[in-house]
Amino acid sequence: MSTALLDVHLTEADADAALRADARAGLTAEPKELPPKWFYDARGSELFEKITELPEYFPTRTERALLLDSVDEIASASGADTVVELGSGSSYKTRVLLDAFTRAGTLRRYVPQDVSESALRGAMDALEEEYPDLELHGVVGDFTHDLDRLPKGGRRLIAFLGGTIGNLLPDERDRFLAHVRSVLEPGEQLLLGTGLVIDPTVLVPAYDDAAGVTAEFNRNVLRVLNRELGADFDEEAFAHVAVWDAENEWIEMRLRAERAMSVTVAELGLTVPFAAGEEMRTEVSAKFRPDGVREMLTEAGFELNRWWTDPEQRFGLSLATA
Ligand code: AVJ
Repeated sequence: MSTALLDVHLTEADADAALRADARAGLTAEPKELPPKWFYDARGSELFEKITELPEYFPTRTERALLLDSVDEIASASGADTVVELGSGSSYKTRVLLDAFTRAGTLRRYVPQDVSESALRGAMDALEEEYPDLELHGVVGDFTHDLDRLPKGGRRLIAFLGGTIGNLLPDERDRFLAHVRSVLEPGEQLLLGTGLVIDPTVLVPAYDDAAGVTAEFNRNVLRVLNRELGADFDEEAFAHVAVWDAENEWIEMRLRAERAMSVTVAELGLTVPFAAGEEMRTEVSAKFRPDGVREMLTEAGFELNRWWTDPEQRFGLSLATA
């Protein structure tokens, strides 16, 4: 029968408090910015799913093909009995991982972690049916905060895929990896997905597609603030901007105010002036070089054991040991 557990470390109230704090800090900063985590309400998650199907947006397809190609090697090199997946939202990769670790004969337990309790419950219900022998232990939490409360025991592999690590700024990223290292026992592992530095003429269109889906996704954060914080952003007055920052080697998404305006955020008691042409950063999506990946893992106290990349070197998967 069911052996599923679900720990909730992040409630609606926690998420609401975090959104308020981020919105207040970001909208009063100079220059203004909003963190990318607030794109992902139900509509934002749907828009991201649509992005992954766009001809220009290659990262998801590339990682998927690479994972399919390398996952049996990953599972046998790893030998983990527990797969922990951070931001487990996308169910396809989960099954690729679980199937390979099952074939390798080591898998006992799966620990999906996600900020969305409803997404996690849905995913776990389906997995219970599909993998009746697997122990399931879901954790509702934020991967930057709640890692110390991941279940212990066994021989764990933490998978952090999708290139989401690129959404963290360099100091956040270093702190995050050091934190991951600190919650693992020596010998436990990290499987990390990273987008790689490639020709900007291929990269930029992936974040500025012809159909305008990414633009809608970008503007969705304004809708989230309107709904959750009683803000009155006029979505139409903001243009989507995606630029390659060659120095930092990241894509930056911004929203550009097309006219001067004043926005009120009722629930924060805040009036926010925008100048015509003012740009507000909404996402950084860093890309890496293989040496840089090795370096950041080493700095965090990991040893890089194996590295896989696709034929066009657009995406990398690292297997590292704590
Ligand atoms: C989900 C964080 C991997 O950075 O490529 C897609 C999000 N932003 N298009 C990325 C995203 C714009 C995506 N990640």
